[in-house]
Amino acid sequence: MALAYIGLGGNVGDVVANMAGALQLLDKSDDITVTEVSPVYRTPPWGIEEQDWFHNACAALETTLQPSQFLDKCLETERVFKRERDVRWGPRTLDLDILLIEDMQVDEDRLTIPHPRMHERSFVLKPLQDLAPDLNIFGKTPAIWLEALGVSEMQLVALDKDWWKSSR
Ligand code: PH2
Ligand code: MG
Repeated sequence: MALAYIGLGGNVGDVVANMAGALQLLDKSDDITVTEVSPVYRTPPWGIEEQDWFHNACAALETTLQPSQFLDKCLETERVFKRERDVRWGPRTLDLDILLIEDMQVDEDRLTIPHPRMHERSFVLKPLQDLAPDLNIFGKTPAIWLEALGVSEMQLVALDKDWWKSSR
């Protein structure tokens, strides 16, 4: 069993419903258990600024899958929610990003772990901090990276703690 962290996000359609559905689907898989899910945040678009705000969250899961199998599972789950691979950093219905798997280092064409840009993004760091404040991200905690980034206008979305468990 390996402990993994993923980031979820999107800005097209009912993203909260997509994220909830994706987490339920992952959790249903025999080789994945969702152990904890962060609150949801509304976050200003990063990368391309002329697009709608995103919803973002992070989740902790346990998996027996190898990293590349886990990636396949995430891509398959994105497809269920009609994710089309399109403009880099552009609008999307659902994005699943593998952030960390234990202290594994993966450097393949399809997959780099730890996620190489996670420490530059408040929309990843804040929900990750909610789940695991002591996490080691390139030698620092989420709080230290967040402080380095300065204030972000992100907004906490008021939802039930188990927001992802019910179908909406
Ligand atoms: N994802 C992107 C590009 N920009 N901005 C925010 N706020 N949240 C995201 O999840 C996001 C983004 C591409 O994956
Ligand atoms: Mg992404």
